[in-house]
Amino acid sequence: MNSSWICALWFFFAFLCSRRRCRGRFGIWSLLLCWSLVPGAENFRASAADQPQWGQAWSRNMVSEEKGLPDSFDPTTGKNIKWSAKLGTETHSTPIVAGGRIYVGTNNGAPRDPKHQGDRGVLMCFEEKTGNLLWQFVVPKREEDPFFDWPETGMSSPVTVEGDRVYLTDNRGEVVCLDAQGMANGNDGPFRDEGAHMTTPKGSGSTPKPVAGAEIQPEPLRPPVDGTALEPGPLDADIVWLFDLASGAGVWPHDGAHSSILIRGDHLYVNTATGVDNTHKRIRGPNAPSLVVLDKRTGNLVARDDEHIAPDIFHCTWSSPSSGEVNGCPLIFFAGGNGVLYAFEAIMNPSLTPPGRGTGDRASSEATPRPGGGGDGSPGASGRIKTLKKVFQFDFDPTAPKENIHQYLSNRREGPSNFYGMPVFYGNRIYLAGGGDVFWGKNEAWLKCLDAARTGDITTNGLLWSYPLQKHVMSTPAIYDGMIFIADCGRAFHCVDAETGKPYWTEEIKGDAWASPLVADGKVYLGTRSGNFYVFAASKEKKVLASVELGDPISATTTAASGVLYVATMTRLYALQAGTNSKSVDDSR
Ligand SMILES: [Ca+2]
Ligand SMILES: [Ca+2]
Repeated sequence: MNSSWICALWFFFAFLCSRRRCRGRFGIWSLLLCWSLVPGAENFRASAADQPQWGQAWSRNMVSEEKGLPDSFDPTTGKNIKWSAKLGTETHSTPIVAGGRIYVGTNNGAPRDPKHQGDRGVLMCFEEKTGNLLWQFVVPKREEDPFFDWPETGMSSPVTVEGDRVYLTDNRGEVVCLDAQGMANGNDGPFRDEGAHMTTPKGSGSTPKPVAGAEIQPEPLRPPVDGTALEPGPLDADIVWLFDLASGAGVWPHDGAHSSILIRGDHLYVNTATGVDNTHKRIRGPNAPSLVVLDKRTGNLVARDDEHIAPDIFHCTWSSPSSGEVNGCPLIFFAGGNGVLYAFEAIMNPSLTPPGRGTGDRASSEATPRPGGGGDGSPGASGRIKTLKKVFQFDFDPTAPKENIHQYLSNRREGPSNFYGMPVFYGNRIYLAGGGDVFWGKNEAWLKCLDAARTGDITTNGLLWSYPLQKHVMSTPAIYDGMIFIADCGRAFHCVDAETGKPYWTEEIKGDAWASPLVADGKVYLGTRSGNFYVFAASKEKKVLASVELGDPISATTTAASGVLYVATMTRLYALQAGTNSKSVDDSR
């Protein structure tokens, strides 16, 4: 039963009640009963003002419908600060709000639980109302090579939440499904070995030193020495299932996974964060997928791209997919590490086998999900994996070099393009920012707009306009009221006409923008790597409403939910609400 039918029945019932002069308790009771019978009503109520994924679902537009948000705040006086909570020492993940909880990835630079010591990726789950820590997902580092899981980087991916399931790609490149309730309601499975997963692996030593060119392969997480496994407690996460992208899909991890998982039906679309090796000049996983599809119920690998992207990846695969319907066909948009934007047909739900059915009995022209990943992180048996069907591709930088691309490493004038931000689907168009790699590539970067209704190779006929940015870009654009807001790493903030690509205004900002701008309540919020937090009016006339100096770098995009703004610096999560005043920004939590 879809929502429109439910609404129709609800109104019919309400109409009958009014006709029969149903009053008082019965009238209220009947409405409550009717509401309670609506499937998912609880989730709907809980999620009405949540922000359960990064950007809008699933256009990825960085716009929120929240109102009454503060236009400034002051950590020294506590003005407009509802609460703040201590994080680790590096926080590159955007806060996500769902079901009364806030999730943010960080590192273990300030351990919350004395049993977890040393460098770890950490996902913290806070109570929305108070900022109290409810539980945390603590993951040891990959130790084969520091370039697989860069030291102190923490958990960079933002989570995606649906109901009581929390989906995340962790610092080790493992896609995990966590229970939002944590261990408070028991250990849910099939994954039950949280103790071993959170323990330093057997043979672990000090942080490995980079050995350029060494033949080091990514390995599955080794078990701990017998008898040393930590005991999961009430503050630890509950893993429901786990799929290791390296051993399960042949991905070559680089620097640290960063993906915001897209959910469509029973499927999870995950950019794999596959990249170069520790020399930055070699691809040692040439057959690695860049985009995979997992069954959200089991973690089984369902599909992958077959575009042979990996050999042409200049650095890594950190841009997450978006989705939209074009000419009645649901498409998945994905910006590859080779500087090419792809559109794939979304996988339809009936191709899936029910949970626990295994393989074979529902085989069709669609692939049968293999039991790989097995829920426990093991590679699993081989099976048929569907290939994502391409609808179009668009070379973002067609005049860039296409051969021997890794010779352009550290060349700031010439080289290939890649992406950090996501493609945004809006009005049958795609808005995408990309260019030279911020760490290793050329300076040039652009915001481009293309026609999403075309098919085939649309490099020459799909481009609607191109707008040059100052230098390097990591932001996803925010599109609002005919304007596009975007910031770059050349310390420029831009307001551009969404129709023509002509600038309305630009503003010089302090610090590089690793975050994306968020438009909400007629304002644009942006934090920078110099620790400056800006509030602009979301208008065609330039108006800087506030500039707050936090003195602590910001990588995370600002999040709005239930009338509250969440700003994560490297070390602290601020919950900002107009009219509040929390003078004690408590260092103890
Ligand atoms: Ca549980
Ligand atoms: Ca479990």
